[in-house]
Formats: sequence, structure tokens, C-alpha cells
Amino acid sequence: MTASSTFNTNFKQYLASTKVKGDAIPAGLQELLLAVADTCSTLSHEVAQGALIGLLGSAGTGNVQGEVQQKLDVIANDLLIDGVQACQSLAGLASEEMELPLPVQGTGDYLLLFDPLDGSSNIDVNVSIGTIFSVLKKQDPAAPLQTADFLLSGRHQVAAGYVVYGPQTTMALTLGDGVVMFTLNKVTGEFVLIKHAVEIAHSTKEFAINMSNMRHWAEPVRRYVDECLAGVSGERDKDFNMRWIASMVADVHRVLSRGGIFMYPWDQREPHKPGKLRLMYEANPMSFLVEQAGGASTNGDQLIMDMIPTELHERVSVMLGSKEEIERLQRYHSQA
Ligand code: P6P
Repeated sequence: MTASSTFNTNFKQYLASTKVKGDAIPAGLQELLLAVADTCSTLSHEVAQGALIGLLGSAGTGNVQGEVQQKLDVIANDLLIDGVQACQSLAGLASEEMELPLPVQGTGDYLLLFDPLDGSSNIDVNVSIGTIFSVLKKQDPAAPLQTADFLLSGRHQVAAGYVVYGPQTTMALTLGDGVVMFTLNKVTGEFVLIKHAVEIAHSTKEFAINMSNMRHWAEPVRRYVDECLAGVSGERDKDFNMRWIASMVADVHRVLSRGGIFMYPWDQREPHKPGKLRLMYEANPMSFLVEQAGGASTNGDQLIMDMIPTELHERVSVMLGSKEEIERLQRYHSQA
């Protein structure tokens, strides 16, 4: 695809003209993804206004995770619900911000899961944040919606993506046949294709983890990071760079864009919790994107997309990115 044609395809045209493994994208899925993209275009504008429209700071409420909700968390959640609930192809939706799934009027069988505004602790300090979404198909379309409908492994996703609200507002999307990226043209309000066939290099010199938790990590993670820090004189024979934006969408966007590894592993601070990040609407969609871009994503013991969920808001240990690094981490976990 030449540079000129790359920037002339908007999201609607892309969905209408693309084949996934030889098949056209179902009209109902196109409708749903366009509604998500349109909502994120609106959200991008709201996020950019911040203090100017009184949107910074806490909403004074808590969510099902026991976290203090930022005003923009609540607005993002409401915008997404309003933006998609009219989609005839939708059977229901689930959000990080809501304890139970929400049935909708649609007669379709798509299930939308989302973290409406991930990284919201960064909102007040003007650091990139993002929306993460995942699409599943209801296995029994005729039955009334229930939480169990959503408890499918990441392998069942029919689409997944994120929108990062940073210097550019950029969407990454996979439909199971590679990864594409679109940037929002803020004049027209359209997402425009900027990159297709996104690939993560199998090796890297860059890792991302919150180093302040080092003393709490399990031994395999400690061993891996120590070897990265030892650099060229150590086991790895090369120096590493470190990044930590504390916004999963921004950190994963960097991994998809230039390789690397992102880790939020289990640690001893809350040993009863398998991790901090959520499986259904953070780890699974990000893992789908990463695998489709030639990377890998594990919880240390198994590939994240193979995990069978038991709860809608369950948490998971996450290590994803360049394939060789994930294979090394899996090896260290199996040796532990
Ligand atoms: P910490 C944001 O709150 C988030 O859920 C992810 O986006 C991010 O990777 C992580 O938590 C940051 O956590 O403990 O470094 O603040």
C-alpha cells in the first residue's frame, strides 16, 4: 500500500472493503466498531478539554474494583454505553466501571467489553490514557443475557483494540487477521488508516515494569529484570532501556510500535490477587493485538488468551511483547 493510499482510507471505508481470512466483515460487527470509534472520537475531544470543562479530579464515587472514579472515568463509561446501545448487532456490554453486564435492546449476538478510560490516574497530570475494547459472540443468542455469556477465553474474541489519547489519538485494531492502526483526523472527526500489518520484533532492548515493586516480585521476574539491568556485561550480552508510563494503553502502543516487553506481574503485596490488571477487558484484548502482531502474552504459566475466565472482573499477571523475551520469561517460570 503506497503512502498516499494509506492516508486516504477512513475507518468506515476500511471496514467495508477489508476481508478477514477471505470473508467480508459482518455488517453487524462493522456497525458496532464504527459506534465505538465514533464514541472514542468524542471522548478524545472531552479528554483534551480537561480542566477547561471541569473534567479533572475525582467523581467522588467508587467502582466495582474499589477504586476512586475520576470524573472522566464516569463520562467515558456513559459515553460508550450511549454510543453503542442502539447497535442492533449488540446483545450486551460489560465495563470495568460496572459490576454487572448491561443488556441492550439489540437483537444481535455481539458482546462488547471495555475499560472506558484506562490509566485514569494519569488524567490530572496530562499523560496519555486510553480506551480498551474486546468483542465476543454470545454462544446462545436466544437466551436472556447473563454474566456467564462473557466468560469466554481470549481465543473467542472476534475483534479487539484500543484508542490511545496522546499527542495523536490513535486506534489499534485486530479482527484476527493482523493488526492495523488509524489516527484521528481532528478536523473531520474520522479515523484514517496509517499503518497495516503491524509487527512486533521478536527481540528487544526495552522493558517496561514498575520498578518500585521489585522487592515484591516472584523470583522468575526478579531474575529476568536483574539480567536486563546487568546489561552487556551480564547474561544478556546487551544493554536494555526501561520505560514505565503507568498507562497500559500507552505502554502497549509503544510495544506494538517499536517492540519491547510490558510486565505487570503478580507480586507479594496482595498475594491472594493473581495480578493487578483485568483479564477480560485489559489483558485479553491487548494479548489478541500482541499475538496478531507476532508477539506473545503470558501470565507466566500459560498464554493469557488460553485462560478460561471464572469471573467478569478477574485479575491476571501480565507479561506481553517481543516473542523471544516472553519465551525466556516462560522458561524462567517453568524452572522456578
Ligand atoms: P501502577 C492504570 O491504573 C493501570 O491499570 C494500567 O493502565 C497501568 O499499566 C497500571 O495500572 C499502572 O499501575 O501500580 O504502576 O500505578
